Amino acid sequence: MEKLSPLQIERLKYQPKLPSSLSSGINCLEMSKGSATQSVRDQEQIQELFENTYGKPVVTFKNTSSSNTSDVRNVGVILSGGQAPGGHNVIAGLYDALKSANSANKLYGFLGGPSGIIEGSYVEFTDEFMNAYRNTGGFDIIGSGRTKLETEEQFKSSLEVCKKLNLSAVVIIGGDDSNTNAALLAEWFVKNNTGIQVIGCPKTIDGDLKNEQIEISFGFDTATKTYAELIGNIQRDANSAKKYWHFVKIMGRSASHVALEAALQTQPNVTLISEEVEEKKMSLESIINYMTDIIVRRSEIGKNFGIAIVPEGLIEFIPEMKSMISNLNDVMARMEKEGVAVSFEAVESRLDVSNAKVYSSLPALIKSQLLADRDPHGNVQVSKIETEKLLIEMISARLDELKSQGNFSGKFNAQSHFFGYEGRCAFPSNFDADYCYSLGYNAFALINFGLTGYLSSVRNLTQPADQWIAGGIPLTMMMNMEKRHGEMKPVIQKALVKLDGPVFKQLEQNREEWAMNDKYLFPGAIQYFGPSCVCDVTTCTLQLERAKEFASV
Ligand code: FBP
Repeated sequence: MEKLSPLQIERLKYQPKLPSSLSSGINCLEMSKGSATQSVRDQEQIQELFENTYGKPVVTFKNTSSSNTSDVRNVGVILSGGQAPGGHNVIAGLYDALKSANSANKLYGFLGGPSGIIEGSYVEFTDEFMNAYRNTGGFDIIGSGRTKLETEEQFKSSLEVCKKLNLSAVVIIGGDDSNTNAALLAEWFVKNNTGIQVIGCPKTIDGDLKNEQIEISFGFDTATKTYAELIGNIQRDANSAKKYWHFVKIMGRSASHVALEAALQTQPNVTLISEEVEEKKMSLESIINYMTDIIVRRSEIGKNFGIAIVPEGLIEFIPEMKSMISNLNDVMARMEKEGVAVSFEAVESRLDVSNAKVYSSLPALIKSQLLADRDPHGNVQVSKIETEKLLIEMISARLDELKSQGNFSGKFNAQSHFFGYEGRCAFPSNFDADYCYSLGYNAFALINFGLTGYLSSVRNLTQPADQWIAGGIPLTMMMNMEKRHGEMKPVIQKALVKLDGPVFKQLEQNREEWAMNDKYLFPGAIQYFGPSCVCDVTTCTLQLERAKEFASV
């Protein structure tokens, strides 16, 4: 038998909690429907593109005493995009709901992400297979991938595979891009009278797939707690040795929710928030000046150390960089079509004059990282751009200048870190274990009621799990038109950090104090067993956002 760690053994025994509406069983549910919905923007275009699935109502479940029987249903599940803690529990919830509805039901897992459904690569879940993965991190149960599902050929091959397995539904567990795929597939299946339903589940550590109905995507809770543990440890080290400035880049491709949450949990000296940089139109130079000022002021009181948090997506929010990257994306898409080899010179000669100037001013390392392959959705792979090193290099140069003018006499020794992959496959926290299991269980409830083009929604998350509200939100409700690969496409709108929201305000009100007077917090490792006030608390983000919502009711 495979050797397991003591924690693995104990976590396999954990029984995740369900909202009380779902806990009486999948066949004892009643569904209520709200009124028709609209997309967040570009309503006419989205309605035209999703004529069969647009405008559906938000739905909610409650339990009833009458028990229904359900038809035999086979379901396929896909893990899509970057790993997020809790994915295995979504599948466990889906599996348990499906089997409890009718033991003849079957669950198939498509291997390696969306490509699995196109290529017909799958595995059938059994009790033994499923049980080995309960409450564990990672997506290794069936693997994940970033293939975009969007072409007629891909839809046709997917249909053939679904017919072969006699599937009545497909569940796509993914972020904004993957759920855009889910919406496109749902529409295509209805348009072609296939009778196959598609349901999404909100996954991403980035925390940017959220709105009124989706309070948070799963994985954010565990990943941010993991990063906060590491930052806390580094703060202790910095405060002990008092000789290094630590620059920590934190994952989150676009929005800065992860960096902001990690900062609230640890209270570092400097935290950059990309959305603020964009709103205040801060140039790279002004960011350098802002950080240098804090470093100089701290050194004047004898503190040649500190911690700075840098969000992964920062570079795309600095106005001159944003314009250059957008131009660069178009140029690279054109060069790919024309079969032209990518090089600094070839790119620079095709960029607009001002963008070429910005590009050529960057260190060679960053220039080449900006030319790395785009992901299948056309995004720059910001995790590969070492912004933290760029900042260190530029701040060092600025401090040398100040030194030569007699305006800085301190020391600046910097260490760079990137925390990203470390947090994506951690054992899910109790919150994520329960939330994910509920999302999966609820996804099957949506299937059982015949819905398609919906995202599994579990709300009221700062309350105990039995008070959570289960239901579904139409995917088209979250969509708008955006430019991808040089063309306008329907996509789910990303939720960025709101600068007038309570979470950012918390940072804004405290950051000067945290910059100079070290108020470090040390969250320590995620705890799975012990007092509820340690093990079951969720993130500052969710608590602050929900508290505001309660206050406005
Ligand atoms: P998803 O949006 O698919 O959940 O992925 C998010 C993320 O973890 C980002 O934070 C990061 O930029 C990216 O994935 C890294 O992707 P990859 O795993 O392909 O390197």
